[in-house]
Amino acid sequence: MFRFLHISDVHLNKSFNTKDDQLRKQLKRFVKKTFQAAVHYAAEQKLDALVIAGDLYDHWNLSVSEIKFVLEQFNFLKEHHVKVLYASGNHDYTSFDSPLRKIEYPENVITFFDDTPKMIHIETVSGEVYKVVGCGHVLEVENRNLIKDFPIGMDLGIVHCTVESPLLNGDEGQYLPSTLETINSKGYGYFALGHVHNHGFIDKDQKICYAGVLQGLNRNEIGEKGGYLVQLSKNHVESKFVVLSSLVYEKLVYDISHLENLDQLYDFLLKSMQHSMTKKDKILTLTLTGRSKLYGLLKTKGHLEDLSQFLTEHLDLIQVIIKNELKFAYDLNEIIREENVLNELLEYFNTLKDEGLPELPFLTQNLMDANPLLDEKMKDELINLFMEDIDEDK
Ligand SMILES: [Mn+2]
Repeated sequence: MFRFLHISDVHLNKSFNTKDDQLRKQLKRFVKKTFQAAVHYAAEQKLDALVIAGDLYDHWNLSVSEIKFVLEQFNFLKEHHVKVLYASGNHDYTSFDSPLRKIEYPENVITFFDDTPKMIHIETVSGEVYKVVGCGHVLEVENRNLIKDFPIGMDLGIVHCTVESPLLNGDEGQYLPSTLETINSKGYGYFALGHVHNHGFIDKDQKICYAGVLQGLNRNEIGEKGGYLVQLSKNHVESKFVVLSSLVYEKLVYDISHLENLDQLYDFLLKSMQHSMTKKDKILTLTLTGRSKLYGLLKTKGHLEDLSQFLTEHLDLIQVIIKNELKFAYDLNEIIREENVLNELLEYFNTLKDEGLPELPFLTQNLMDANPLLDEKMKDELINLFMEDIDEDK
């Protein structure tokens, strides 16, 4: 049996866009820590190989310490008799002048850097021989379906490519575009793919798999990430997803329309979030929604930063990003009592109501009663338009 860990899209030297120096260093450390977790997992499980299906690096610029780090990891695997099978992707593409070709890896590392399929034989711990085929990217944008040239009937394929599937977000682009049909026609025991940051199988037989990003790299890559532990034999394949991420991005949405003041808001969020959080290093995107009396207050500079700081400290999080999607809370009776343009408009339409209402696609409570064409959403929009502007001027 051939046992390996399939990972991809590590983006090890990614530079994060944040003004916060300390946070940026922290984020970089988490990426390394997660890669180290994958390496340790492969060693502990006494696997035959760690398979990296491209984008190990985010770009060509590697610092001395980053290269040293990778070599340490690969040497650690060498000591534990674990091979590394590494195919380049679009981020770490290996053109002939690429500095990535100059890194001298230990001999347990087998690279697939060319744009033609390379076949190797892997002898497993159990003494069987498996045929592995892979290729890399030599162009920044590879638009050929290089899998077409892969030989038929091998055991494992490794390639970084774009294949149409429900896993795609739509922003992946067309890098080494291939199809399920092409890959299926090769009849391999397992195809280890990289590039798409979501993970999962794209075929019904569960043999063609995207490992996904090894760890979330931005607040849209939510949830636990990792790789696949694959046990491949000559006529059977079994795999399971292994969580490896050391940092997890999460999103939470709270309707706070029932809250009266900031005190209540802080208590409510702390209590609700304590319940819904697992204990792990996290970056949280918190969205506040609803019609709220706190609408204006939370728009005032400093309040959201303070709330974010409070939650970060109390819940021991790495960062809390708060998105204010609140709407102004209004009291219709008060609006009607005041002298303002909105009120004028309401009155004008009341007159129309008496004289017979034209079928206009807008406006308010009073009109709502009179005209079934006006729905709640239109009324909301109008009042927001007026009230939110008034509020900003304060
Ligand atoms: Mn990629």
